[in-house]
Amino acid sequence: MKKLSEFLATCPFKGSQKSLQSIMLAVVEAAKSIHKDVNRGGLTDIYGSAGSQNIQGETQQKLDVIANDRLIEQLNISGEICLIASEENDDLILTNSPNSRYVFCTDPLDGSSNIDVNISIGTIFSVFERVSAVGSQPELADALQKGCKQILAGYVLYSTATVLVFTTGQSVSIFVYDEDIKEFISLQEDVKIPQSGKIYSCNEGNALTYTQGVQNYLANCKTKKYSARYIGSLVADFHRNMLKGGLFMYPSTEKDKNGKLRLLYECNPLAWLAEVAGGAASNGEVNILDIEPQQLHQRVPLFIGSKAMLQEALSFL
Ligand code: P6P
Repeated sequence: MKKLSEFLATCPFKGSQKSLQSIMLAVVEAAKSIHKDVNRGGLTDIYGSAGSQNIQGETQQKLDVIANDRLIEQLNISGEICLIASEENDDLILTNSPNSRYVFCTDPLDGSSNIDVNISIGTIFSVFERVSAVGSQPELADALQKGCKQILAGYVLYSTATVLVFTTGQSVSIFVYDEDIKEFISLQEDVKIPQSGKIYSCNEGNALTYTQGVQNYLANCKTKKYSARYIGSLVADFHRNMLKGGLFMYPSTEKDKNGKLRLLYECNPLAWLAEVAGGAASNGEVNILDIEPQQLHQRVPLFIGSKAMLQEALSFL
């Protein structure tokens, strides 16, 4: 059984092997800590609101804030990251390593509204090389890069098992956390999304405010007797569709004209994973990975999963 540390020693990476190992160690140490809190549930005081809101105006759950703090702490310890963009922080975070080469974008705990009802949640991350010169002050442009420039991306899914899924561009790998030995163990290398599938995921409660094209596609799914699967936790919905084949959609709605999901730290990392695994992701018009970000917490509509299903959906849009 291959341990993550063994895999990382030879995993192709744009930067140095040491940098990859240090960054992934930070992710893994934070994930182990979040795993422990998530699996203790109400036994430790982590349920409920933190009594604050993020820039999106969303109530922050206690575990949102805890996860964010743990991740930032570990990234500072790694010494590899000069700048962090987090869903939980209005502005960019300058780390204690301003001369490092890498930038880290993250949703520390996606789906946090599900924490108190014991439904799967996830940590999503995306890494770039900075565009500003090493030695200069890291800047917004370092974070506002197209998804096609990512050099590392992945997520941790805290569910029936805690799994780490990531890519450095050549393949997508899945590791599962073995609590007995406190290690992530290889479960699957070179994961491929089935080219097609019969699962569609969207919040049908919004359907009447979707565009006519999206509504026509949903009718098509029903005519073809596809299964509807949506648990309201992006990482869990994406993970299922990646393994079984399917299409996840968060289109624009009356409430969220640009959809609800954030480009930098939700759509880009999952879009790259999807593409490396043989799937695809679009905002309904262009490939997610080709979108030039304009703002840190920018939202985009998201259609992501099996390539044939995405192409069929786009034909209706
Ligand atoms: P809705 C969770 O809050 C999240 O950001 C994603 O994990 C999830 O896919 C989406 O929002 C669910 O949003 O509007 O359907 O409740």
